[in-house]
Amino acid sequence: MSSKLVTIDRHILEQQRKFPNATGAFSELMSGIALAAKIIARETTRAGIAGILGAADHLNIHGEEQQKLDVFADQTIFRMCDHIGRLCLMVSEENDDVIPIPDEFPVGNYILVCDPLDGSSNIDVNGTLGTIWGVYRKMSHSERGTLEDALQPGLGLVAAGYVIYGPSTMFVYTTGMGVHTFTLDPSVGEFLLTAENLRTPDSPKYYSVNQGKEKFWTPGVRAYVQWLQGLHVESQQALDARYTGSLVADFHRNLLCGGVYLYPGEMPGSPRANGKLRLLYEAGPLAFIAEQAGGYASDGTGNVRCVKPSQLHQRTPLFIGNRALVEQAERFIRLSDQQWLDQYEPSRVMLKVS
Ligand code: FBP
Repeated sequence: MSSKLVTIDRHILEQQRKFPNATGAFSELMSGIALAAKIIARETTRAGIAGILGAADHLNIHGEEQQKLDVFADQTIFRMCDHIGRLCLMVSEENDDVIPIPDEFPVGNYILVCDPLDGSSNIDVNGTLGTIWGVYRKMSHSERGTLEDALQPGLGLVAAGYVIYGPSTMFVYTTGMGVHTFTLDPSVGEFLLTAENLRTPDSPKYYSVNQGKEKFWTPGVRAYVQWLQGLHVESQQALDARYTGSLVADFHRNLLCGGVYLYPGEMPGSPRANGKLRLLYEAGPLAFIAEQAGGYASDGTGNVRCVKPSQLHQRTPLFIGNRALVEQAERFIRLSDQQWLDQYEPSRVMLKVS
């Protein structure tokens, strides 16, 4: 922890001083997201007492049962960011369509995409949860933004971050100038800087995958996971397995200690042939952070930040963490999964970036 007490607002302002034309838009947006995170953190810590555990008796667009905390987190982020005059649109895992800014509020040039509460299966068992978010700049001339403004590849992100609701609440973000972490000090109600310019260690320790899905894996993915387990003659030492059911929690550990998280595309024809996680507001933002920390994120065929979404809630396979580990996954898939590649590659738009 740095000796001086640095809040998120101060850190953003110091970062923006490096950009003479910076408008301060970010600090206001980040303050809105940080305030939402504090309110969500308060609710997650007393969820059992506040009667906010359990299902909300409503299915989201993915046909999944929404949890009360999912809905609370979604509404909280919306309310803390809709009036600040910096956004023209929002996208959330919990809402079928783009979320327009209410007419009574001024609009800005940015789009906020978010997974309000990641790791929903952990809510009722007091497991770690998270919030994932990303910010895009509006591309169209429409004052209040369009669907096309939201359907941008991860390469277009101007900022991204996540909040982790664990033993402590942490706020991690990047604006393309390194990855910085803050920890919530409940005694002052402020996120205080705890690390700057985070880098993923080169020697990895962990791999994170739902091994219970092995029967649906393609041959290349099965061989890759065996390689991670050190079951291949030429492979390096076996990595330890860690899987919490929360992408944010597993990603954060692997970011700090070195490792790889994967949620692969399953055998062609199965419901998860294109993976489970969402490209726009789960894979994209975390891929930006991974790269800023020296890592890499792939859909199994190439940089997931180069995939242009054609739908808001498009799913993608995800391999994210140490670059060497993720590139090895791409090699195993290229080697052994032609049938899966023939089904998957035509289903997504991968931008060619020189
Ligand atoms: P949600 O955003 O709906 O929680 O889904 C994402 C997620 O919960 C990740 O956090 C986690 O890594 C994964 O799905 C768990 O999925 P599974 O239970 O299939 O392993």
